[in-house]
Amino acid sequence: MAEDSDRATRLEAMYTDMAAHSLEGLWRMERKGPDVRPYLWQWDTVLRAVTAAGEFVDIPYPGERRAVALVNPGIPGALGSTHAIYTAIQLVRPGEVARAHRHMPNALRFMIEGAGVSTTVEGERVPMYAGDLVLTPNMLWHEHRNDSDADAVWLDGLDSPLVFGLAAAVYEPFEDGFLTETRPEDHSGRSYGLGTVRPIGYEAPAKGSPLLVYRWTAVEPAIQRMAEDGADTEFDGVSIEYVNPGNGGHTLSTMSCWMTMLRPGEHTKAHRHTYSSVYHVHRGKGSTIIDGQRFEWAERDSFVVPPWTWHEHVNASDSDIAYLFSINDIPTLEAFNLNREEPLTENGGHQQATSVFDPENPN
Ligand code: 1HN
Repeated sequence: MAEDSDRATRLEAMYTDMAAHSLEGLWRMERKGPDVRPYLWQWDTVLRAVTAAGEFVDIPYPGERRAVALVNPGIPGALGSTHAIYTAIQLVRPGEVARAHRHMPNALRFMIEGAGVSTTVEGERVPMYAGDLVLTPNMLWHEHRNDSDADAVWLDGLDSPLVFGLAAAVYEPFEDGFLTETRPEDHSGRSYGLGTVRPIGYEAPAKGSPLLVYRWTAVEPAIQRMAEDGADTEFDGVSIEYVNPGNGGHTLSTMSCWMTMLRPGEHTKAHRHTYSSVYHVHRGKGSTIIDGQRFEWAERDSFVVPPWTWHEHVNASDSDIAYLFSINDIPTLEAFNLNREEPLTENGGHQQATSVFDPENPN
């Protein structure tokens, strides 16, 4: 008896001593990653917040960028839509310039609304139109301007949660006014946009992809041709990846972008994988079932598919195509040999949807 209580006292002393010196027993550790939750942001709600920010928040003070982040409720401190991918909706008002800076995180923009709007990347101005994807590979100076008389809104995507997690988030403001244009407007698109030819004797200025913009006017007919020719993935409708034409690889070193076409009435099969995705509905109406919960989406909504969750997509329309733009962290997982994927084999590859996500009462 006395021996037992002596043992208990000494055991407690062991843990106290460990804690006092930043030691922990592996047998007590939780083997658990970040709690990345499935989530959906309706466009009306996000636009309301961004519009209000347009009234109250000026750039560059107090906001270097007027961006409203889509924050995963499971990881609130991390300012990410997943543990690896940050997304936000950014508003640039008529006449505004979001001044130049550069940083270690890779960035991309998926243009939602506006014309007469551009991002200047290093010395090149890239005009942006709805549905275009514009890249800012890491450590390139970039500045945004809205020379039109209407608001411009786009989806930002960054690998900042990953880069912050690696404590590598170097950041530099541009101290010298506006960026100078040293190359013709849209030069990278004009030189590399075809994808099958490249300029000889010319070194692409961009580290990362030499191509800074993918035009929706080119992407849409390409997907439609593939669909006509019978292209199909079991799990992702007709999907394309935005490739780096310099090396045939992923969109960026850490993140890849896709466009998924769901044909009228299409219902994909369910699978799960270790990469995570943030989706933005470019066009159409439907739902995605994630771990048995139905997330109903419409144009301009955004939603998260967390790692290793079963998911399948449904186009709710029998007449209209749906287009889902998405950002994933496949390049990061591949780099570390961590990519794994499984199809759902039960029930014909489909989940039972047992609940519906309510965006007004989300948590
Ligand atoms: C950034 O540089 C932009 O340049 C937007 O528009 C969002 C979020 C985190 C870090 C840098 C931009 C950002 C960001």
